[in-house]
Amino acid sequence: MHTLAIDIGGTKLAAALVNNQHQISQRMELPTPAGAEPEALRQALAQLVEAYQGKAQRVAIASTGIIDNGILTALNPDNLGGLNHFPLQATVAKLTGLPCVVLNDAQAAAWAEYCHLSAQFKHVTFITVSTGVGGGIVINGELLTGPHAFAGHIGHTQADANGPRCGCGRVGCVEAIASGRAIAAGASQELEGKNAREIFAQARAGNQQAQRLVARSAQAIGELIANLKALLDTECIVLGGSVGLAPDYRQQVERQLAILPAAFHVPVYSAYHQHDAGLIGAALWAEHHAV
Ligand code: ADP
Ligand code: BMX
Ligand code: ZN
Repeated sequence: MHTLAIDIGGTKLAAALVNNQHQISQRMELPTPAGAEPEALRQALAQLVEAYQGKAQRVAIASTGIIDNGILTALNPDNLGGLNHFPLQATVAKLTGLPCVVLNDAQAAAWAEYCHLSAQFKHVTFITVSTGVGGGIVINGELLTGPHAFAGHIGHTQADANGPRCGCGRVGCVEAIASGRAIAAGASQELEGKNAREIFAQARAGNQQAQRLVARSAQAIGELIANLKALLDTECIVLGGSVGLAPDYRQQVERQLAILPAAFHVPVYSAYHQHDAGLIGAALWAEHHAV
């Protein structure tokens, strides 16, 4: 049995085959189409699944956005061109003719990381710091999705009442300060127009503005982790996403957390599945639901 796993993010679409041993092969990536056109996303998905024709028996999709009953709705329209009520499950089921499971990207990644840690922990929270900031919460060995699939959208809790307005409409969300997009949006002068990857490289090269932008992100994530510890008594935090996995970023978050009172401390790990946590989590979720 092979699962075609697809991960739809604000920056890139990834796909791969996942076998029964949960190993990945034939991984590919495309840029996420810009703009609010549902047709552009449908075409990109068609291009992606075309490459895997006849190779899989089911499809599992991890996607940015609120994924409720197979329908994708962007909470932060800035991240995904304002897609509203995009019929993700039906679109991919029609393109492939295969059974198709869909869930939020960070919820999927949380499930993958929990499955890896389950001998040690039953309460695991995953945070992706990527185009946005997403989250997935496992409590007592169960993935919390919520009645409207909204559970875990921790990037939209408030980090700074005087912070910038978030694309979701609230003020000072963690995502508006810590995400890859927010790091890029905060850049000025010599860093104007650079993306988060370039700003991280500048920070390593000693640019102080870049270092401040990265530190501000890490501080917001440190505070978020303390809030999650108070809310959930989570046993560990797993960090993923390209910003979350950038060299030294986790250590910076840990240093921010260490400043806070001991009751709020919790171990922070880098995602075992690295950039594939969403892909593997979606495949494991399909298996868990025996699709
Ligand atoms: P997606 O959000 O599509 O899942 P990613 O997890 O790759 O994709 O996150 C994209 C964000 O991560 C962008 O803001 C990009 O600039 C940033 N990024 C990509 N690579 C790096 C890197 N090596 N270091 C820091 N930031 C990175
Ligand atoms: C946003 C939100 C979440 C998502 C998170 C990380 C949208 C389109 N997405 O908070 O559903 O989990 O970003 O997404 O509103 P990524 O694209 O950064 O991986
Ligand atoms: Zn928000």
